[in-house]
Amino acid sequence: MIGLRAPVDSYDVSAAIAEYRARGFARISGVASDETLALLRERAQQIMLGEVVHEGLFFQLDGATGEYETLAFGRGYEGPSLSYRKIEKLERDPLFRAWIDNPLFEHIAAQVIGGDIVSYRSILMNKAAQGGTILPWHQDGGAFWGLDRDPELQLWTALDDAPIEAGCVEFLPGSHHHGLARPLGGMVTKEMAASVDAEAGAIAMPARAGDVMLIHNYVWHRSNVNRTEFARRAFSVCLMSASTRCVRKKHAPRVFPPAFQRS
Ligand SMILES: O=C(O)CCC(=O)C(=O)O
Repeated sequence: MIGLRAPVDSYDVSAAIAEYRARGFARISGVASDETLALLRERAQQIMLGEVVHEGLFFQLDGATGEYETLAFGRGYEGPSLSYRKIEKLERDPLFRAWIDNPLFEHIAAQVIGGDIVSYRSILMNKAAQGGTILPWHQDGGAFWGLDRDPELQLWTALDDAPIEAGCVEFLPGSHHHGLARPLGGMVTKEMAASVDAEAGAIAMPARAGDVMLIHNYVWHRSNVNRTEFARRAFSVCLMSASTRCVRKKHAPRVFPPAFQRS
């Protein structure tokens, strides 16, 4: 069964939220149960290998060299491979859906966002053994996201151990306090990173399988390739108020899947 390793009230959520507000990120250790981790890892593999198929998932393979610039966009599923770096719309999978809806996430979302909650995106961030792609400094928001306001909460779950050598996530603490580096959002340019000496301020956050990280969408974060013999898979869900509107003009406005609806 998908669930927490310990009762929801055994986690110090207030301390994690205070740290997330101050630094832009915070770790809660030991959140996903071993069974949950086994089920989600297996499901991630089944989806990558085409053994479990859901309509409308987004897939992106690693590039040829591990450099972000070599990634191809818009190709979708390209056949069985464990080198998909990103798979989106995982709320369509019942196991990932059940993890999104866990009571700890519900409690955190109630404290940070409040009211009815939806998810903007639910993604697997995968770095294959001895593979993966460098993800440069970026923020998750801005005009590119096509919303009337930017979300502020992402809950990132380590499905495998993510030590420094496997490309754990790195952060520039406090950078979320300065808003968007570019109105478009997304990548922070090399010049901007150099101007604040982001390299000197970077903090690596190694994680154990089952740890959860609260990530502010505006905090600068990045991750390296995986130099270990083991996959580094993580599942990240971005939550926001159900009153958030899609302002894209080219297509019909997106409707966002609700979270935590108990039926
Ligand atoms: O897992 C990673 O390497 C990066 C995660 C990330 O950028 C995100 O969750 O927004």
